[in-house]
Amino acid sequence: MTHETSERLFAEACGLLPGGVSSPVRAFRAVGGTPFFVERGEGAYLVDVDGNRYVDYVLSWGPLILGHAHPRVAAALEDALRRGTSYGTPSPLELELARLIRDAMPSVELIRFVNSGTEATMSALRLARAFTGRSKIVKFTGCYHGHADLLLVQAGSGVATLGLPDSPGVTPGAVADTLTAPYDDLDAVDRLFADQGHAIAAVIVEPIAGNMGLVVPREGFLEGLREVTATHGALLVFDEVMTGFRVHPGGVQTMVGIAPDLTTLGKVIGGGLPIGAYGGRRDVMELVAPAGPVYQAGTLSGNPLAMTAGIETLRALGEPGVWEALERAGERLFHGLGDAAAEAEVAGHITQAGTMFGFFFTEFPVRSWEDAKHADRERFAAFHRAMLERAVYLPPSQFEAWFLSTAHGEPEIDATIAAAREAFASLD
Ligand code: KE4
Repeated sequence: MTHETSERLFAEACGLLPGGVSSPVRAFRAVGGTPFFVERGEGAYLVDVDGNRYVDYVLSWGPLILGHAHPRVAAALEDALRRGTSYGTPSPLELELARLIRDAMPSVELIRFVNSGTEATMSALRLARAFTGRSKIVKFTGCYHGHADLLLVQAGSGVATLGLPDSPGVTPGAVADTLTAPYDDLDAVDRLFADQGHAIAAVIVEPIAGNMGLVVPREGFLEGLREVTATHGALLVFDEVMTGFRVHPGGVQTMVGIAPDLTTLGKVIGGGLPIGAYGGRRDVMELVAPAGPVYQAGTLSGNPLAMTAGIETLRALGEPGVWEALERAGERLFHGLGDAAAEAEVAGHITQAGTMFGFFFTEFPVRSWEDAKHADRERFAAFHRAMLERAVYLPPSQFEAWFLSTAHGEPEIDATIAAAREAFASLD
C-alpha cells in the first residue's frame, strides 16, 4: 500500500484546517500515521486517493448502515436534487421522516429536526430545564453527547481519545450545573438525587455507550434511571444519536422496553447527510418555539436532501429480512473476532450491540469509563495499524465503536476475520 497522495494532501490540509481534519477523531493522533484521504465510498468499502481499498467499519461514524452510495439512496437524492437543495419552508418530507421515526419509537410523540447530534442534545437539555424549571443536569463519565459547553465534562469520544482535560474555553459557569456519575452506577445517581434531586432537570445517557468504546450497561441500570428520574420529577433523556436504528430497529428504548421522556437522534436518520433530531413527550415538546417559549431554530433544519436520505435509509432498513441479515452478519463477525483473539492468545474484551462492536485490550470486562481508561491504548494502536495494512479500516481510537452495514457480506466479514487473525498474531 502506498499513501503518497494522502500524505501530500494531509501536509497541505494542516495548512488549511486545524490538525488537518474537520473533526478531531479523524486525525489518527491515537493510532499513529496520517489519515488517508478518500476518493469514493462504495458499499462496505472506502477507496483512498492512492487507490487503496478498505473494508470500512467507521461508516462515517455510524450513519451509513446501508453502506456507502447505496443505489436506492443515491437515486432518491439525484431525484430530490432536481427539485432544489433547501426550501426554508415546511415540506412533506419532514412529515414522512417524522412518521417513520415515531412508528419505530412511539415515545417520540413530537419531533424537531436539527442539523447535528450536538444541536439535538443541547436543545433537549434546554427544553428539560424549561419544562422542570430546574438547572442541574446529570451526565455520565465517558459518555459523549456532542460538543455543547454544558456537556464537555468528562466526555468520551475525541475528548477521551486525545486525553483532553475537557476543553479550554468552556467556562466554569457553563458547566456549574453539570453533575457527573460513573456509567452503570445507579448508587452514584441515587446519591446525586438524594442530595440535589429538587434541582435536577434531567439525566442524559447513552443507553448503550459508544463513545468510550462500546459499553453495554448491566441489566437494571436503565430501569433504575427511569425510576429515579420519575420519582424526583426529572426528565430522562436517551441520547440515541448513535444507537438509534443501530442496536435495534426501534433503538435501545424499544429493545429494553423503557420510554424516555426525550430522545435525541442523528446519524442513521440522515442516511449520511447532516442531521439531528430531538423529540418525546407531547407535553414537553409543546414548549418548543413557536408552539411554546423555548427557543431553538436552524436555517437548514428539515433539509429536503437530508430528509430524503433518511427516509430511504429507514424504509430500506424496514424491508423484510434486512435486520435479520444484519444480525447474522454481526454474529459471524463477533464470533470470528473472538476466535481470532483466542487463537493468538490475546487478552481482550469484545462487545456487541446489534450492528455496533467494540474491542478492548483489557483483562477484564469494561462497564464504565473507569474500566475503559485502563485499556491498553498502545496495543489498540498497533492492532489498528496492522488491520489497516490488511485493508480493514477500524475507528482510529480505542474509545470508539465499530459499525456494520447491510453491505458487509460474508466476503467482507471473512476477510476482516482473516486480517484480525494475522493482526492479533503480529502483536508482541
Ligand atoms: P454530532 O454533533 O457529531 O452530529 O453528534 C454528537 C453526538 C451526540 N451523541 C452521541 C451519542 C454521539 O455519538 C455523537 C457523535 N459521535 C461522534 C463519534 N463518537 C461523532 C464523530 C465526530 O465527532 O467526528
